[in-house]
Amino acid sequence: MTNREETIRLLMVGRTGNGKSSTGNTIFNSKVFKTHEPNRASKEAVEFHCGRVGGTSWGVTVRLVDGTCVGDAVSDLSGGKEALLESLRSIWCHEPEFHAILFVLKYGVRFTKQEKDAVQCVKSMFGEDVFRKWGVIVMTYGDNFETDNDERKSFEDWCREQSGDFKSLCEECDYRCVLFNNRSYSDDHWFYLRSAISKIQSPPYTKFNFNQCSDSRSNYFKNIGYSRENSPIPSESSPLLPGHRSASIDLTTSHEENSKVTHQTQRNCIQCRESKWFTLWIWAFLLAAILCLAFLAYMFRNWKECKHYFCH
Ligand SMILES: Nc1nc2c(ncn2[C@@H]2O[C@H](COP(=O)(O)OP(=O)(O)OP(=O)(O)O)[C@@H](O)[C@H]2O)c(=O)[nH]1
Ligand SMILES: [Mg+2]
Repeated sequence: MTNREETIRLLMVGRTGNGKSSTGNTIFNSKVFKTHEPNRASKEAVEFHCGRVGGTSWGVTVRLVDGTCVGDAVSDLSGGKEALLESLRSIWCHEPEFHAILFVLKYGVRFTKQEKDAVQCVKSMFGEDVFRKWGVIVMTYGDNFETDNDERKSFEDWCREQSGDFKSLCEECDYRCVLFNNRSYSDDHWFYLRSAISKIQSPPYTKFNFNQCSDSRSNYFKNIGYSRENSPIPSESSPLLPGHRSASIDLTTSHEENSKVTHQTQRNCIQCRESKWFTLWIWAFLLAAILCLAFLAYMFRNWKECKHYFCH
C-alpha cells in the first residue's frame, strides 16, 4: 500500500486515558503530544502532528490526528454534546481524509459496558462499517501484557483466544490489532502498525463518508437523551466560518440549526488557515526575491554592454 513518498493519514479515537497521546508519541518516537496521569482527563482539544516515521529505507510521512472526546460518554464530557461535536469539526480542520482509524484500548481493563459504549459512539459518529473498513485496534499497556504473558504467545494469538464483545470487535477489524508498549519507544510498534494498516483495502475515509452518517449521529444524541430542542446541533456551514471548505462537514441533516460554532473550533480552523497562508506568503516572497535578483543581473549585464559600446 505504501511507498517511500507516501503520506499516511491516521485518526486516533478511544476513551480518555486509554493512551492515545502516548501512542502518538511512540509512533513519532518523541514527545509530541501531551499525556496525562491515568484517570485524569485531558483538557486539550484535538491535537495534530506530522512527521517522518520509520527511517529512510521504509519511512513514510505520517499525519496523525489525536481525537479527544470520541469514545467518551457524553455525560462525562464537561462540554457535553457540544464538546464532542467540536472535536469532530476540529478533526476535519486538520485532515481531509484518513487511511485508518485507530481505536485505542487499554490492555488489562475488562471490556465493560463503557468500552462497548465507546465502540457504539465511534460507529454512530463515523458510520456502522467504520471498524470493518478502516478500524485498527491499538492496545496500549503492552508492558503489562509482556508481564502477564508467561506462555510467550503472540498478541494476535491472544486476541484470537478472546471471547464476547472484544472478539466481535477484533473480527470486525479483521484482526488488525496491534500492541503498544508506550513505556518503550521502539520502531517495532510502527512496523506492526503499518503492516496492520496495509491490510485495509478500502479507499480512505473522507468527509463524504462522514456526511453520509449524519442521521446516525442525530439518532445517537436522541437515544442518549439530547433532543434537538434542548441542544441545537451546530453545523459546519455556519456563517461564522465563511468559505472554510475543509470544515464543511454535515453533522446533522437540518439547516435551521446551523447557527452555533464554538470559539475553540473557530480558533482551530483559523490556526489551520493561518499556517497555510504563512507558507504561501513565504513562497511568494522567495519567488519575488528570485525575480528581483534575475532582473538586477539582467540590468547589470546590459549596463556593462552599454558602457562598453559608449566607451568605444
Ligand atoms: N505503563 C503504561 N502506561 C501507559 C501506556 N500508554 C499510556 N500510558 C499512561 O496512561 C496515561 C494516559 O495516557 P494518555 O496518552 O495521556 O491518554 P489519552 O488517551 O491521550 O488521554 P486523553 O488525552 O485524556 O484522552 C499516562 O499516564 C500514560 O503514561 C503504556 O503502554 N504503558
Ligand atoms: Mg491525550
